[in-house]
Amino acid sequence: MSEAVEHVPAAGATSVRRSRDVPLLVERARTGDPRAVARLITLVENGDALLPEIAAALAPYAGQAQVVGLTGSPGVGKSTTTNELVRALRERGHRVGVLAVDPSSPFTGGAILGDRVRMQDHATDPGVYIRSMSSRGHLGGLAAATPQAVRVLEGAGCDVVLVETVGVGQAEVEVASLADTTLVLLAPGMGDAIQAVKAGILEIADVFVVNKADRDGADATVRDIQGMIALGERGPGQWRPQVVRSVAARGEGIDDIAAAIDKHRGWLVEHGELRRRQEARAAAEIEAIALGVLRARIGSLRDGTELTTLAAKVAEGTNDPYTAADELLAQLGT
Ligand SMILES: Nc1nc2c(ncn2[C@@H]2O[C@H](COP(=O)(O)OP(=O)(O)OP(=O)(O)O)[C@@H](O)[C@H]2O)c(=O)[nH]1
Ligand SMILES: [Mg+2]
Repeated sequence: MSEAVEHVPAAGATSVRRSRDVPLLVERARTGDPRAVARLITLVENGDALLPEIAAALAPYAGQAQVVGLTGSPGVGKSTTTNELVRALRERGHRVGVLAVDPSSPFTGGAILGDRVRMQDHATDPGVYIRSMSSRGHLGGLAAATPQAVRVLEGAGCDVVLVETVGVGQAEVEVASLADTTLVLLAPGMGDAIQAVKAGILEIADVFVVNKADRDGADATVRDIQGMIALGERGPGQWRPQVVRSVAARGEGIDDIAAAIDKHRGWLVEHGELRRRQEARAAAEIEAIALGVLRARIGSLRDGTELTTLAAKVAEGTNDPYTAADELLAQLGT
């Protein structure tokens, strides 16, 4: 493949790695230079001051990749499935980006190391970018940083971006809901079906994958989920979540997962839902960025005299906290 050329350390490789020249980085990322892609994602992740410039440069490439989220409890087989999906997508000639995201941790941890190992198969493939993400310095957290990283991968010409998120909780639901198609992975006998309902995951699942189908209880888990889907209220023309079983560790069922993703993609396009989801994603992005800015401004007011003065008045009973909050917001110049 001619792209392999990009992997040869070219002159100026170090400068790309440390560069703050956004037009250069974006231009290099456009040609598929993995160092430029990595550099841009690092800047995004750190909430660098260059972020607005990066976002502006990447704006024209928005919506060019199919974004597929994979979520589910720790150890359910997300990375193994992702690895196999990458293989299937590569066979179809797609360029693929993978973001492994852990919303529960501000730093990349052990789980991410495991991801790296399990996705080693594609480490030398120039058509695949694999990246672990943490929220580090980003004001809006991962809910804001992840879509920016997706934009970088779109800019780099990825046809599909797979976003793996760990855990079950609100942060994970937030990140997962940034995808066009969301896969919820379950395993037999983990009480997962019940948990999924609790975490509000049922609403975000477009495809349920019962992985580890080589284990006892897979049939019961499939039945449980199908029962839950049947109970869910659905208007005419609404998507009915698919249930697929897989043994990712043996590469079994991966074609079925890919087929379910394709089917959902077709439905999204046919019903105008793809654009609606892209707009919902943009709305969440704008909101997260705006709230991050507000939070930072309020934080800086805390160091100054304004908040201190207001707080003293509320504490001594000469002002109430609602009026004080209004006054604070007025001072933010919003
Ligand atoms: N028996 C069986 N084991 C599997 C299957 N798929 C994955 N595993 C194993 O389950 C373990 C966890 O797999 P991962 O792919 O790392 O799971 P994960 O959901 O990415 O885990 P975290 O990122 O830590 O949340 C590994 O030891 C896999 O080899 C499967 O279909 N059957
Ligand atoms: Mg994993």
